[in-house]
Amino acid sequence: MTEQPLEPPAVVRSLYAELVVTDLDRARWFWVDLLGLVVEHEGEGRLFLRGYDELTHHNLVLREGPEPAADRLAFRVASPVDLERAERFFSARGCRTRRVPAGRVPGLGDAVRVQDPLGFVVEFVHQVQTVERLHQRYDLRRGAEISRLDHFNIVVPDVPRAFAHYDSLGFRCSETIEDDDHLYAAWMYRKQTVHDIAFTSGAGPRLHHIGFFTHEAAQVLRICDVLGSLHQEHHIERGPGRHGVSNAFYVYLRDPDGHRLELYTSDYYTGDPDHPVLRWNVQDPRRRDFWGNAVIESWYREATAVRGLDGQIQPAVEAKLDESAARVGADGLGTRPAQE
Ligand code: 4SX
Ligand code: FE2
Repeated sequence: MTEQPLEPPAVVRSLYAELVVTDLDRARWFWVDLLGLVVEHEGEGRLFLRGYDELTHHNLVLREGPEPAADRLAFRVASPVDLERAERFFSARGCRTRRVPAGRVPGLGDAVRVQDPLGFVVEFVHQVQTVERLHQRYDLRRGAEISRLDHFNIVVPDVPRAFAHYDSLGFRCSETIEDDDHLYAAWMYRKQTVHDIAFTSGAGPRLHHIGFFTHEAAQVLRICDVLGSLHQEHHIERGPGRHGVSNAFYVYLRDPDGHRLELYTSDYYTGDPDHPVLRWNVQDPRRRDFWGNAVIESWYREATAVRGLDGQIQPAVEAKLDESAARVGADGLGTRPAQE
């Protein structure tokens, strides 16, 4: 069989992100001591962290640096050949690509890094070190008892463009926020859940949040109680609540550098070949919080700057569309969708 030159790499799932933090000890206190991620490896000013269910080396790398930023987002691909597919696919789109030899990032085999058409550094990796099973080490669990990485949410100035890019990479769409004229947000997946990546409309490229999976809503509530007990409640930004989109139970936290994470549980299976898209109207007050609670403005406006392949912070381009301004009343405070 002759291979199509632009066949995309077969992405398995979102795997890990690397964040730059300004104080690694403070970041360890937050991500390890409080939230309860597992330290798989550390050294050279970096921490390699994972959830309790993960059998892969890491879901999050924290690196100390001069200013908070997202260094890259990484996806796992199905085979070594997919690394070559990634190089060809992105080169053909005029994107810079770079090979990262095995071992350069602890726990990883050969990888390909690209600066994608949206301005994000994205890494594709196949071989990942398998680590000790900890899913039944209940005795070790702390904090939010995070199981695994679930998704990335990125801020982009042009959501339809981001949608088209990930569509061409072979991602499928589970849910959208839209109206007759515009696409405001979309959730796309490779693994068989609601998403591996989602797009928020805003000045970008920026990283909106990293979503981590917990098994139970109780774990989402427990971390909020722990934060309150420690008078660290200012780390809670939005929620806890029930999303309309995805049906997940959630809370958003901000780390000491302002990086946003979401604790997320109980979304649903999307793996059937004819899985239909669920479309939310932007006027539906339940779309982002099923109970109709207003979304705090900082959630729409604030996000993490991203670095380019050259390590420089990427300038953000203003958005064409503002979801929070598109809503009737623009506040979600008791507004109701038009009667049918
Ligand atoms: O706010 S939304 O209900 O649209 C939403 C946001 C749903 C799922 C997510 O993971 C998310 O970050
Ligand atoms: Fe999310």
